Amino acid sequence: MPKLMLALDVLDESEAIKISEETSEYVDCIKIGYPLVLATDLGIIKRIKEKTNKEVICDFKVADIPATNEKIARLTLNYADGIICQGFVGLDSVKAIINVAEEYKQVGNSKKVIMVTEMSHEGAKSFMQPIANEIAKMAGKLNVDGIVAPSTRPTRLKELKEIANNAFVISPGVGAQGGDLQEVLKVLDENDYVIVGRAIYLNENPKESAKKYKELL
Ligand code: 3DU
Repeated sequence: MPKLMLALDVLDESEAIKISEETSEYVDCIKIGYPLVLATDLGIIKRIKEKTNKEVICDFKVADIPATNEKIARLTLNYADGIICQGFVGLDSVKAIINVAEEYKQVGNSKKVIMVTEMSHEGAKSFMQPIANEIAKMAGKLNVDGIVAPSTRPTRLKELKEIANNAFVISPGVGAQGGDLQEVLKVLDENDYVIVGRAIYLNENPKESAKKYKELL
């Protein structure tokens, strides 16, 4: 049974807090990205953690040179339990983030580095899909904690999970993007996460929707 990760892409702090509190009974982890952080500030991560007691992963899809990735990781992991980066930028850029996470681990503070392999939208087929297996191989080589792989393409999800076999998978695409949860459940296991955003936070009753997804999982 995979876990449920809420993608909290709302643009208002009080709404974010309300939804995360309402759904926290059913949600295992909260993912926050540019929409909410840019609409508020980086401290929102801490405030949501305090209200919900959940792990918060920052989805910044960091994709820069090593020196810049390092700065972004340092600022983000000061608050978040994990950070999402892009793999296509190459080994050194991802390693820079892993090094920052290692520093935290050395002082007893576990931080997760999660790397995107292939994205879930249609456009990802053009440039990302052809190189995604290589990116997933790099995930194994670098020993990242997790990878992001698409629920919109269960066959690809399976392939990428198998290639990056030490990493857990977090998978977006179920709900608003139309991914087939039953197919996804054939692939993911108890270490993995199904990411659901709009199908929960845009629902007129986010708590009920989160409950429904948790039960389906
Ligand atoms: O489609 P939803 O509303 O359930 O949200 C999916 C979330 O996952 C959203 O935060 C989006 O930015 C993120 N994401 C993808 O949708 C696809 C990816 O390949 C990686 C992250």
